[in-house]
Amino acid sequence: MLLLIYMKTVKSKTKELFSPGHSACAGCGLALGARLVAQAAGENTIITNATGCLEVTTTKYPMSAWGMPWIHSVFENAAAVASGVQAALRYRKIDKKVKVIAQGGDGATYDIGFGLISGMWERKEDILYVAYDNEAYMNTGVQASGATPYGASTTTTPQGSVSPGSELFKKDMPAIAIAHGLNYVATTTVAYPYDIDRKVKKALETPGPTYLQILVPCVPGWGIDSKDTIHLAKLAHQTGLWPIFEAENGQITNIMKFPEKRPAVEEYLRPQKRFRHLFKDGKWKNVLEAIQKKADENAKKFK
Ligand SMILES: Cc1ncc(C[n+]2csc(CCOP(=O)(O)OP(=O)(O)O)c2C)c(N)n1
Ligand SMILES: [Mg+2]
Repeated sequence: MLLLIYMKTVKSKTKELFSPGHSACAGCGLALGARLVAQAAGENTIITNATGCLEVTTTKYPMSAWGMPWIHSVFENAAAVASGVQAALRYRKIDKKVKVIAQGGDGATYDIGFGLISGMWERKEDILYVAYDNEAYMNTGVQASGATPYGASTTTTPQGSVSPGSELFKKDMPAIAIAHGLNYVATTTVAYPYDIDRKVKKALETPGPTYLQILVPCVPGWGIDSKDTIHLAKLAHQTGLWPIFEAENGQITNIMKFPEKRPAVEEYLRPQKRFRHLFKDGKWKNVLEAIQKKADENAKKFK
């Protein structure tokens, strides 16, 4: 409902920059997130996009869902291409008028494109990097990435008799971004459209490199119903598993409050097929407990 009201207000005021003519799944968190980011950024923005579901589903040759300049090169170099675009804008002295966004999935961000993102941050390029985190390499069939959560079954970390799925917790990308000395780092989920709008605008107004990480549930990759995308994106935060915050100049300056009584992680995990094995018998009780412990630690840290 909130999303519908948001889309109506935004749509009536501005041109649609991400058209419905794409081939993402019904209920795709990624498509929704990208649409909200595009609307918030506005048409004077150039986007460079890593390889992944977002690129594949929005630019089926000869069509494009993008109502703004949009460039895809190869998987790992969205940040390097964005740096080139930024240099060209500087050369033409229009870099204050035109914004640059580099964006990609979690695989492109946490792993394969990481070196180039790190370089872009080191050079203090005036570019917003948006990571759409669906917690695995979805476009190629749900392989685990550095963002895959503990206990999730993927095709490269399959749950079996000796393994509970992924045995690693997510890489802490926001902390890595903060460690690069970024002036603005923020997290959010697609459950909060106004939060995305505000954070994109704030990031683009902040000079230098900025980072926004959005949790975007994936219907086939998580094994969920299309109708549950928003509900689960909300629960990810409410349970404590996905803290929503802003960090400016290395300091946490704003935290979205957790509900007084946080739901147990089970409420978030149970509807997802990738965690189904955790509820079959008591075998992985220790995994469930470790995930709950992680949520409790986050809630304490980001209270
Ligand atoms: C260098 C390189 N490695 C691997 C691939 C194959 N590949 C294409 S899309 C993709 C998955 C992308 O995952 P992610 O970045 O998380 O985006 P998602 O599809 O999940 O949105 C992979 C592995 C590639 N095209 N180039
Ligand atoms: Mg992904």
